[in-house]
Amino acid sequence: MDQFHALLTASYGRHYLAQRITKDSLGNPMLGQELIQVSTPAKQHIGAVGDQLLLESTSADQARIIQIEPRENLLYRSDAFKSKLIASNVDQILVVLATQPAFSPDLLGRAVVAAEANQIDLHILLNKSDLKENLAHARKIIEPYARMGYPVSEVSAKFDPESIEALRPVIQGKVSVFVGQSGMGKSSLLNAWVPNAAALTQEYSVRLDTGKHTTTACRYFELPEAWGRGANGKLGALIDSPGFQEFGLAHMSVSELQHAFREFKDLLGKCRFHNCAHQSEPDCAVREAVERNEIAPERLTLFRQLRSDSKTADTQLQGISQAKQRWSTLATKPSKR
Ligand SMILES: Nc1nc2c(ncn2[C@@H]2O[C@H](COP(=O)(O)OP(=O)(O)O)[C@@H](O)[C@H]2O)c(=O)[nH]1
Ligand SMILES: [Mg+2]
Ligand SMILES: [Zn+2]
Repeated sequence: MDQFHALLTASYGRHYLAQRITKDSLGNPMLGQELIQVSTPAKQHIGAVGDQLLLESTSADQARIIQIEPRENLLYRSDAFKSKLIASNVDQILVVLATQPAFSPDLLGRAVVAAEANQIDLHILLNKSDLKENLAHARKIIEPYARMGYPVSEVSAKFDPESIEALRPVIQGKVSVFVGQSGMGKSSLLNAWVPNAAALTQEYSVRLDTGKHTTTACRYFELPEAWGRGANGKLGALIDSPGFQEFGLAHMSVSELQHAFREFKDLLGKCRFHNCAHQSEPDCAVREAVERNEIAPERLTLFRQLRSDSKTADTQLQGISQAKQRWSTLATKPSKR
């Protein structure tokens, strides 16, 4: 049977669409136009948008997964009971916030933790900057992140084309995934950058048979050819993820959490107790830094919350954590950084 390489470009539950990876006349990687329906035998191949697949044709526009190639990274969220894959092989997270409706600071914090843990770049987009009323409030919540060095851009997908244009260099040649609640303007940003996005969204939704549930699907949109390619020969893409309210990180161990808080790094090992939970222990270097205004109190609150949610508390010491066992087929390559 015909085997070929493809990219998983849309997922809706366990339904996937993929596009053939081909080459253009200059040898650059190119995605085939045709959407291939992908079936997954049993549970062994759980895919994420961004996955490189080895497929085998089963009919003209259908195929089954032979193999999911090792991933550079895999973004997912999980609570005590289940995990949901967001996307894989991404270069960057674009956190989309808006002046209104008010966004969840907790979700922003968690997205930042996920980015750090996966060593993925992160850029904060404050959309609807045309709505001035809540602008100051939104800026105030974002400020600690700007202070930690995360880039922040204020944009208006609807009313400020220049603000959209100005971000081209940030997304060009990279695979970026949108993370944000619904109503923040992810689709509006996508449509502002990718002219055929609306049409492709429609096509994905027909082929995935999502019915009205278009917003629970993850979809991959290649950036316009006219933008040119990045240094790596890639066009780059935007991945529209479903708007979510929760970003559970129960799969992260305490040690992973510590390292995912950028501003805690210099303080690790400086608390009196090596296993300090930064709660009420004496001589806690993290708490002292909060008191000196060097760490935002919300960040310590978030750390404590994530620590208590962690389902993999000390299992690192016992070998493989439950979460990793469960996702053992989702092997990731060691990070390049
Ligand atoms: N005022 C204003 N409204 C916007 C802007 N961007 C998006 N919206 C509106 O916000 C709502 C949600 O946008 P949408 O792109 O669907 O958000 P998504 O759920 O994150 O994909 C829609 O009614 C948009 O018209 C903006 O820059 N300014
Ligand atoms: Mg949307
Ligand atoms: Zn401490």
